[in-house]
Amino acid sequence: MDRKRPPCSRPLLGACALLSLATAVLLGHVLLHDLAVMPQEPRGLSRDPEEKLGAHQQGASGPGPRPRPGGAAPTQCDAPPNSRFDCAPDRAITREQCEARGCCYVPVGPPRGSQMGPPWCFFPPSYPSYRLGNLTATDTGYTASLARATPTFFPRDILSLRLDVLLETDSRLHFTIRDPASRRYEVPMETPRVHSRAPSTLYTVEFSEEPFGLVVRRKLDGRVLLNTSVAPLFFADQFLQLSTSLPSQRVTGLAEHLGPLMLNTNWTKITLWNRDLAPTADANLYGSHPFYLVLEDGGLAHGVFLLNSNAMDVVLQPSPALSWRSTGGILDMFVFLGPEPESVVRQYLDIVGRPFMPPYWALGFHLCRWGYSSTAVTRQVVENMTRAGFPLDVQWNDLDYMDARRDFTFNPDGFGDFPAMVEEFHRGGRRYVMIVDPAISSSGPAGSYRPYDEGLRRGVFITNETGQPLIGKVWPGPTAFPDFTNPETLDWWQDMVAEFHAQVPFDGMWIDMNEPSNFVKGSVDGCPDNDLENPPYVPGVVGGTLRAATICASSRQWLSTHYNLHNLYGLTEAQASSRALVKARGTRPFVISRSTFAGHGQYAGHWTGDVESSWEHLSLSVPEILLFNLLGVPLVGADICGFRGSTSEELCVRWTQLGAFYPFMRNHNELQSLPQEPYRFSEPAQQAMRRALTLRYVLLPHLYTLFHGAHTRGDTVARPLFLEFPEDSRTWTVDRQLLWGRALLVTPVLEPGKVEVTGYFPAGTWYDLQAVSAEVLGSLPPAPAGRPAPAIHSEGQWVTLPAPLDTINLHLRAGHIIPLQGPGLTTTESRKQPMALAVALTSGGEAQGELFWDDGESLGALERGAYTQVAFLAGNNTVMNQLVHVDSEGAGLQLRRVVVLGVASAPQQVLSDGAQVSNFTYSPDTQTLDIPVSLMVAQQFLISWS
Ligand code: MIG
Repeated sequence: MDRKRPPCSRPLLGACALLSLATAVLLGHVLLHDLAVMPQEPRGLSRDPEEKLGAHQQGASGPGPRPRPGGAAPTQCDAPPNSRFDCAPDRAITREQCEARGCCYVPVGPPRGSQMGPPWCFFPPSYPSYRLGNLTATDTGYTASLARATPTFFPRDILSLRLDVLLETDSRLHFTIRDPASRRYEVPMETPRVHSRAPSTLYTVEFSEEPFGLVVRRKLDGRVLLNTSVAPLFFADQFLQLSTSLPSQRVTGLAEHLGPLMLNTNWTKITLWNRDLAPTADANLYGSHPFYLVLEDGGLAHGVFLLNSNAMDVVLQPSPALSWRSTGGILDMFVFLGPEPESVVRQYLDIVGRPFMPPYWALGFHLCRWGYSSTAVTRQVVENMTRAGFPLDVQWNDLDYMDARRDFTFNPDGFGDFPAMVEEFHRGGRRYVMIVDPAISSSGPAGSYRPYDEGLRRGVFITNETGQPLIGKVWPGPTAFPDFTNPETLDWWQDMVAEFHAQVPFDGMWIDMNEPSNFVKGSVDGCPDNDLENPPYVPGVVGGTLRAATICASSRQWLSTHYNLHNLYGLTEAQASSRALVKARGTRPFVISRSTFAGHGQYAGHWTGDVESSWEHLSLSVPEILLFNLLGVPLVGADICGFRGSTSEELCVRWTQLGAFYPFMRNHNELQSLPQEPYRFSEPAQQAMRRALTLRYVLLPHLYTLFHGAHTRGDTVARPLFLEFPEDSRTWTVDRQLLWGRALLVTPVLEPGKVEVTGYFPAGTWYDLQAVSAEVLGSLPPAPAGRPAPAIHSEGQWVTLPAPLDTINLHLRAGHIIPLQGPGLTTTESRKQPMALAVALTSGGEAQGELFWDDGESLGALERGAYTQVAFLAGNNTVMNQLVHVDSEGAGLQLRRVVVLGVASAPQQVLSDGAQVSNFTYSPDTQTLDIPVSLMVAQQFLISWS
């Protein structure tokens, strides 16, 4: 706490615009009269010219006019258009109606149509908000009351609120705003209850009294990261709004949407209300993640998470500022102080949960299509893949396998020998996954369909106002919707999964339609007319109403109303399915879900839904994959070659090349489109796809190690360049390339007719891995003829590279070592192959890397110590390993080859554990030293050259 600040000349909490409560205050339980209060001109807040605190400070020190319904127009209507906060978020209003709200009406720009722009009706600084009182230091932070004297234009304002500020860790601030008098809905997510015993080194918290505001400032540079006094706080029963300034225009997060990684702050509204909708821009899609990350000037970052599952809009405006507008729940906010972007992701995952560890086979190639109409057809697909020499780990079926499209059944015509087919796949070292929709057919005669009969008996379905199961329509016709917030439903689901698994030994579940999707609006009987169905504020949902393509908002679930729980439907089904799979199979669960919510990655992966077979959707898949990695859902991919419409050969080749670097790699498409399995295309196209697939399989030990890092440390797997190079401003908007971990840079071709690609290479040396991996492994199809494999020595620049149709550019960053293996046509095979190391030396001759290895599927391997972890180190003309942990699985891994990149001159001699290696080769062109060895990965070794 800064004790040198001049004391406030006026009574405490009376008129000082801001109270500066440095976190240090906490420690000594300093009495209120000891708190430093900000001088009249709050220092620092004006330091940042973009900061828009001024208006409201004036409001506090010299109150402007109070709105009087039907009274005079307010003064102080001179806010610059980009700094206006909308006083008519709910509907279009006239000047009279606007002024009756006590707001300013100043038309600017073109008339308001569908496009957002500066609001014409906006809050004056004097617009009433809440006033902070009774600010008290507690063991864990602060508590205060918030009181509003004047109601807003929304029904049922909650005039008295309670603010709790929890100083949780050095890098995490948590605050909640609740109704102290009644228990409102809160998201059923357990978050860690910790509080910091020491003042944060990263941030300070300050309060503005009237209007209430909370200011979070980065200690390092005094930058204001959060300032909620920029617009009035709303806390009505069905409309909660909290606005904040932003310290920069670079905001990412707020999934799920289609678009670039960095959001547009020029008046954008992002709507979160999970919906079955083929991805299009500016629409609420399948999932909701109310979390954003801001990249500050200089490359530091912070993040904010609003733990709220109600339908909401998030509005971005160019001042820059952001407004959360939720239709219910409470305000439960977490602020993550980074300061590096990757720390922000970790800190977010500390709250919502780190990703689950997928089975090894989940990282192989998955193949699906809607329209594999029989086991014969499905078997043929697998056989064709094998015959054409394409790796394939997991074969899938869509709705086709079901009997009358009902879950947990299979069609006797065509799928009569379904169990035998799955067993055959298993014998071939492959796995099997089928689609499961949540909605349960409800129309058969009683006793004809056990999932429904049992579900009814056990009361697992969502009910309507009469207490009967709500009936909608999905694939099987009339359906009921399981309520996965009900513990009984979890047991019922587990029983259904187990019973089906006893017949068909499937390996994972593909959970679709879980927004939940409904072919009729609300239910077959419509929806009642009430406040939940027709809230006073309807976020910008596609279809204009909450019930569009889903079930009635006012339907009842065990925990609360669907109004509150809608966005959690996919998450809760993923939890139920993951649990059921563990029970039924006893090994690591594999669930891929269309609908998601914050924290989803702990239970399942995600595919990006019904993308179209177009170049545009190919390139937009990169930011979506990156985004889900920032959100803790690293097991993510788009349907390779596109889902909707027919692909072209060139598009499918490029998509397969990029898809080889999706953490989750699946080719899938629609019933009506042309088939697009890799073997459908010309020989050159197949050759290119084979190369990409083989490359992926060769890299799987590295990919698996990255997933281990995600699971244990909250790392991203596929990551945007800015996460790794935040200080290089040229990386900030790059979303057409991706990194795997720290070491591998993927530069895909995303446009038709190109044989070159331009990518950004951050400063340093980048080795062309594709060209060398052929030498490394021998088994990789040869690199394009005549192509040299130079290293790129970048000063931080855009580089144009050759990219013929058979090539995806892949570069290994100097300073890193990655393990390679295989390949094989399945991971069952590739896991038995010997390994190699690719060692990319810095100019100082150093590099490091690691391998995580276990049996790839058993539960609790980590906890039981049934894994192997090895570090690799290079320096001073040596490469060695360090055994962190070794078990029997890893003990058998052979190391056959070490390829060192960046060796300046030909060595005279190479030693492996002291023995001469006579058959090493050195290429002066590529500065590559290729060392055949006969070692074990998990036994200590030392390779040296001189
Ligand atoms: O209403 O199961 O996104 O992958 O093939 C369409 C059929 C239902 C939507 C999924 C898609 C799947 C399709 N499903």
